[in-house]
Amino acid sequence: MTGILAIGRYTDTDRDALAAMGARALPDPGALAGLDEAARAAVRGVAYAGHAPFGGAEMDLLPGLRVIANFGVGYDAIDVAAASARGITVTNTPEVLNDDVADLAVGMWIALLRGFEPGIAAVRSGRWATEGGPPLARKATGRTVGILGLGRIGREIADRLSAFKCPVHYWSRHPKETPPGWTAHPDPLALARAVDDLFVIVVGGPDTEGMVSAAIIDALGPEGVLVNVSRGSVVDEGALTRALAEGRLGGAALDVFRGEPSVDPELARLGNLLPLPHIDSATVETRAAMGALQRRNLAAVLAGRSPETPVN
Ligand code: 8YV
Repeated sequence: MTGILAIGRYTDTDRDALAAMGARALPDPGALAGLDEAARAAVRGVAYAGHAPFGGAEMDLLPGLRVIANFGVGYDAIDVAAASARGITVTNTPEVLNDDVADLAVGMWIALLRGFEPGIAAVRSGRWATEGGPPLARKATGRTVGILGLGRIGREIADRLSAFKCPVHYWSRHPKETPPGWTAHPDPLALARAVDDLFVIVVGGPDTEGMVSAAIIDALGPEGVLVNVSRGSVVDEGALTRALAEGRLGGAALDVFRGEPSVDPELARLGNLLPLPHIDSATVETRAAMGALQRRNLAAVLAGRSPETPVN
């Protein structure tokens, strides 16, 4: 009987590496109830990759569980308080994905402002030859940008935008050391009022639920752009859809959605939306580093050592 469950979707490489540790694969936490009692009692570690809730009820199905090693920096799917109350260590995979997420955020912002999508469509459809190129786009360099959440990834985004000569403004839960000239704001709405474009990179979960409100979206206005690479739950998606449809917000570049992988069709079809399917860390290099860190954390706790990147 295995002491490790690999729950969620993994690449072949990660699945094989977890299997070599003796892990049994399960598609999602819902499948736990299908295991017999002896199999559940034998489980000591869970390698978790997914966004479905993993809470106290799931933990109680695994009475011998000692560690949940999350594949990803964001662990909002896991009820950490419930884990702590049961003596279960939770780990995540910070740092190794910072560059990829920041690259994607800035890449989406440029792609939206410069009209990559209509430009590509004009070439592929042949309309470039028959109708000419798409309408003029907007210049990215020098726009005033706001970072909502100046943590590790937020800082990487801000550093990249500085190289694009963008004045950087930010809001953060904790005071931050920043280069001279960056402007801190007391709250997210004050930040939105001060900038052209807002990059959302706060953690997910109850504390940030709906933080990007209708008022914040309206503050960005018809020339503004919202970029979200954190969690769909942070944005009032209904307000966003209405603002985009009515032209009250210039555009949105979203890698994350509330009901992902399902996306509200009303939102998905809008021409001023640049949507991607949560690929912020989805490169061969970064996913390999995330998988390796996840397995090191798992193995450390199961061997009675401290994990590299604990959450609780
Ligand atoms: C993950 C993410 O790679 O790390 C996170 O928090 O959102 C992604 O980059 C993805 O969720 C893997 O499941």
